[in-house]
Amino acid sequence: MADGARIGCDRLRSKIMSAADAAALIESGSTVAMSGFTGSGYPKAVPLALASRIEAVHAAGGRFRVRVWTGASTGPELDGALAKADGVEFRLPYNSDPIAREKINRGEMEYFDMHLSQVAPMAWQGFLGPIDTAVVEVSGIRPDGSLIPSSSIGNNKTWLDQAKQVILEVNNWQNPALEGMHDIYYGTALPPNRVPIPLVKPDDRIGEAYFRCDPDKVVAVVETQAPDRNLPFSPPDDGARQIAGHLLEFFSHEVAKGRLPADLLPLQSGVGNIANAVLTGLVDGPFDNMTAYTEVIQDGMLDLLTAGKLRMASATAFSLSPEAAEAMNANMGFFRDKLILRPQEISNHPELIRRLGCLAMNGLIEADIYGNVNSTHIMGSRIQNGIGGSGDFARNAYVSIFVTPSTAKKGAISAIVPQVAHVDHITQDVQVIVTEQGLADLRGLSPKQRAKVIIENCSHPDYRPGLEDYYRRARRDAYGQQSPSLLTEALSWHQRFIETGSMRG
Ligand code: 0RQ
Repeated sequence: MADGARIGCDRLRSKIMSAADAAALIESGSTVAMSGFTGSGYPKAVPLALASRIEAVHAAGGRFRVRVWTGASTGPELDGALAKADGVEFRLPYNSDPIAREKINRGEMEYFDMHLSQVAPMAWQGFLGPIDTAVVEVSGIRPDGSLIPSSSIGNNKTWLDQAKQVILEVNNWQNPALEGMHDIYYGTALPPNRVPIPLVKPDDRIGEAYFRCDPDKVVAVVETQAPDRNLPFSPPDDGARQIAGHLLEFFSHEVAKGRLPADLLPLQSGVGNIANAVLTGLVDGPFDNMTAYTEVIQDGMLDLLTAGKLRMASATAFSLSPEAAEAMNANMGFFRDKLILRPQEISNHPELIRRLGCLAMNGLIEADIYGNVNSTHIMGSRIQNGIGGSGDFARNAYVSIFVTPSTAKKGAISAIVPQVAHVDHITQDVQVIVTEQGLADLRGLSPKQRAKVIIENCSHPDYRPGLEDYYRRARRDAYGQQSPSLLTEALSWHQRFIETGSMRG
């Protein structure tokens, strides 16, 4: 119902207007910082109206483009619509929209792909430039003008604090029971005034349930009734189940050795189908009373909570399939006190990830025989999504794990290659690699020891002989023998794919 019922503040109720009128307040060339993290909590009406306005300007021969900042990826009404209108000059910090991806890969849109924990601190440092307009979805406005957050927090606190003007979308579709689930920490500062963040357990609450917002800066309030849009996950296939199985065996082994407690350590699970399948696998595993300190709450997390395996989960956003979102909304009484949403600079904070000892599990595009990981670029130059939070977690985790099928594109590409064509995670940040073929525990191994284990345990049998042959020759002919590499040949697998459509040749 768009009847102002969720707008408890009279001053702000007087600013209700249409999305088109609100979009008219945004200027070409300006920086627009929007809410949104995965397909949750992004504004759904103003970006669409802005895209229409941009299309009209372009149709009349003019030029209108904005700089767009968000928490992470968003939905088609934001990234898709603005990219389609050719309205985005510069984008940060993450994108997974297919239309925007094409524009970026054609060189028509500038994209600054960032560690997600660093976005808010960098915005405060100032070199990214000022924020002209914040467009933030909330689930309600309280009588004192403070804001009830919606299904993601992302960088909203920073956007609301820093923007010259604020446009609020009050989404009546969001469940009112979200109120109280959020924990907005107001204690961050720039050096030399930084202090320790007082969070020592995943379930600690260290902040406030609402966003502070200066009502004088709010120039428009737009009411919406629009669902979050997250794509459904594919059901786990045999490969994903095998990956989950290897990982469960590894965790059990670590518990038996006394290197992990019986309830494990706070889990972090990255985006994607494989990461979600691993969570599903934990439902049938032997571990109880687990916690999650992660970035997004996926379907698998809800399954673990429902099964009583997971005690609680802390994140910055939901990333639920439509079915899982419905199930959560229907059972909010059960889930409410088990979930905490925080700003992404806190959910992904290196200090906290290191202190809590997270078990980080992230997907990859490719890994090389020495354990360098490429999470972002196909064949070294085409962006898939972005580094997202994987770097925040991988570098600071208690155990940094990467999961992937051993091949991509129906077997035409090996995910294990002589040398990655782009590096996101250096070998020091990669401790375990798991494919459906097996698990490589790389902790404490030298580069040559790593190469042996990765080739033997993780590569697909179709590509293993080729990798063994390359490595044998590198051991014989390389310029040095610390990380033996044949430079001109190392990337020939990628070149072969570009030329023939397959790494097999
Ligand atoms: O593309 O759908 O066009 O076929 O990449 O691959 O196998 O479905 O795997 O969904 O787990 O995603 C690294 C992309 C893996 C993800 C990545 C192609 C493949 C397919 C997806 P198609 P899968 P997943 C913190 C964590 C970076 C951000 C991150 C990701 C598509 O995990 O974006 O970790 N990570 N954030 O065909 C060519 C290869 C390929 C390949 C996969 N070697 N060559 N294409 N693909 N491997 C959380 C957040 O930041 C929110």
